[in-house]
Amino acid sequence: MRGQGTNAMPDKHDLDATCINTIRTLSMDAVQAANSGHPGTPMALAPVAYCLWQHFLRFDPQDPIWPNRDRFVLSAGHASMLLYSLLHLTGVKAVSKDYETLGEPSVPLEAIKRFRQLDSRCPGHPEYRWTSGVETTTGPLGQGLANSVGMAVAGRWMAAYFNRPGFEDLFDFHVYALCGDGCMMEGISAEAASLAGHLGLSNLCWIYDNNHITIEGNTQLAFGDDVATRFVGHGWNVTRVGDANDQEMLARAFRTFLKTRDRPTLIIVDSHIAYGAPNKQDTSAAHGEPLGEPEVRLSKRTYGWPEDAKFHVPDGVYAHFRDGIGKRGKDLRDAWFARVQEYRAKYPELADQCYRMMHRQLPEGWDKGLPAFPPDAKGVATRDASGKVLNALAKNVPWLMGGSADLAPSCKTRLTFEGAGDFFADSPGGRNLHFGIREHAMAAVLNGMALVKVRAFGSTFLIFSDYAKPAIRLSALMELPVIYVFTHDSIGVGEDGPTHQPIEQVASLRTIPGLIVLRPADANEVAEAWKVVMQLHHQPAALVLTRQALPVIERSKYAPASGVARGAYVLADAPDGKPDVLLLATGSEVALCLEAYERLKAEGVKARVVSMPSWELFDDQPQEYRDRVLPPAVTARVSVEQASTFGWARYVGATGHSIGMRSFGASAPLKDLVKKFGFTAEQVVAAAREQLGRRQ
Ligand SMILES: Cc1ncc(C[n+]2csc(CCOP(=O)(O)OP(=O)(O)O)c2C)c(N)n1
Ligand SMILES: [Mg+2]
Repeated sequence: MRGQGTNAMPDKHDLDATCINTIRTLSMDAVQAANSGHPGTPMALAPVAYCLWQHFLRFDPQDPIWPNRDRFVLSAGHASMLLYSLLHLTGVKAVSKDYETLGEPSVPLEAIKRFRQLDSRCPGHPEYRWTSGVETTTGPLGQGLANSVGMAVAGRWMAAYFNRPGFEDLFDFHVYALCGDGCMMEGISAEAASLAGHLGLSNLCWIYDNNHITIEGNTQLAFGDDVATRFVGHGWNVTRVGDANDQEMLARAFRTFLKTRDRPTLIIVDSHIAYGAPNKQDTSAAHGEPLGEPEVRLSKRTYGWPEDAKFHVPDGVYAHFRDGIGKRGKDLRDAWFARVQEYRAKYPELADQCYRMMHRQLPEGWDKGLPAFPPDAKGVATRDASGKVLNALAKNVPWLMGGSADLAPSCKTRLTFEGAGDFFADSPGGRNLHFGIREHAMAAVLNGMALVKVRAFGSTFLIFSDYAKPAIRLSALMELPVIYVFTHDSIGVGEDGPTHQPIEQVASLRTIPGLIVLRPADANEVAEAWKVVMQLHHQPAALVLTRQALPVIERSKYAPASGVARGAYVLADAPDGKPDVLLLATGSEVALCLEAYERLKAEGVKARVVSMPSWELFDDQPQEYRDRVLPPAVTARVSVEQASTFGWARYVGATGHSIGMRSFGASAPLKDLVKKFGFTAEQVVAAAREQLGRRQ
């Protein structure tokens, strides 16, 4: 490796410099061709990424999903061309959805030429599951950093669980994340850094591109943090590289990281955005728009590049990457798989678990011993039932782990069985995580854990799902089976008042494409809901649970709870199966509808109660089933849900009636709130009668 000072002209004959300049020019050319994108940061960080990938990253481009690979997270997702250039130049292979390595490249040069175009493997920001080698979807600044903490947590846990004497290196991967000023300013990075420091995640390295530039201009506009001091305060090891072009200093910083055994490492790198562009270097103009043809040419001149060449990869560049990261990665990967053969012979059960986990499969008997709840009028809170079911499942599924943002005692998500343990810096085999009061980082950490294939759950009050929403959205976008347990799900929380009473949260979760929202009606629906959730491979789920007790429905009288799997089912019906009015409800309001149903029945009215725990699952059912549950001819319909009525019209129709919340709640005992806001059997009966009257 050769040092290359900021002002020194790169040596054309130096292969390191040529590789670095190839990354730069591919990035510039792609942005120019797309006429949109972010050229400046890839140009500045090419040497940083080059040093890391070529000399340190334990990553095999031929097998980019090798489980013990180091992870590289580009938290500054706008610099996506940096990553695409690396994926292209190192020859990363595409992987199928079934985890099979395909022969073709993940990012062919054609894809780079079609950067940001429809169906290109090079979308505007890196997208997990779309481009092999992209470890996580980034773009919303700060998310990638928090994901990297989750990956490091998962790595620690896997080492504690799977590694054995003589196999200490089965899982020992490192996680690197590259971020900019934006990531540093976002609150989520502070949450994540604080947690990572507390957990002593020495397998985690963040690289901060300290270029003093964001979109509006110099960071002096809005950012005066002493970042180094801040991270020292978080318990990190902090080191500096004064020149992003200095390969020696970069390598030294990475070696310092590898030697540090008790803390995560932050490497602060001073860089010049659009390095080498004579008129745009160090300006915010280079952040998010093409340099323009003349400036591209001038920059190429600075690099000693042929000015007319576009998407030029000089001779020897591919081979140089192949001889560097390619060879190192392949050797490490092959050695690892050879070790796994030995491991499998000695620890067949653990090896089988590891395989299943990596393929998002469940172990045999994953659902044995799940509790069944006897009918009980006084009832059980669905959060309590969930705690019991979760514990039974976690006993059967060793890699099901998670925790809460300081609300485990309320959300009932603590794993209490023998050996469950706590995940601490000095006990990384524990399965109870303590996220602290950091909902946003919690959700993003869960994403990171899920990316490493741990089955991760997190919990808080439903009202605070808003604090985690950006990361929940990314669980869905990345198709990760993260499990969210949200309790205290309505005005049912009572005395805590409107700040703690969710209104619009259920509706807003339902708008996230791919997220399965489940609001079970009683303890047995909870068990069924968890069964559904555990079998999801590519969808996150949100369980929406009550604080207050709900009657355990008499299933010999009404339909079995197994209907939950279909999203909605007929719980109680007209004697002849031909109802005149439909009562639709979720969660705590189902029992209310049963009460109304019994009253209507006594009065000779033919009603049907449909328990509707999950709109998403129901909408996925065949039309025939949906029509059977909600017969189109029956237009007298009432929905009841202690939440915003937003969206219910699609089930009750334009003429139906929705009983729900149209304002914030109030601080009072629940018995007073249900009266004030109209959640009584009388109101449901009255609405049903009104609907029937309208029909006649
Ligand atoms: C959460 C979030 N807010 C805003 C943006 C829009 N955005 C993209 S890049 C950027 C500036 C980032 O500055 P910095 O991280 O310093 O990147 P640099 O320009 O130095 O590459 C902003 C505001 C975003 N992507 N994510
Ligand atoms: Mg910046």
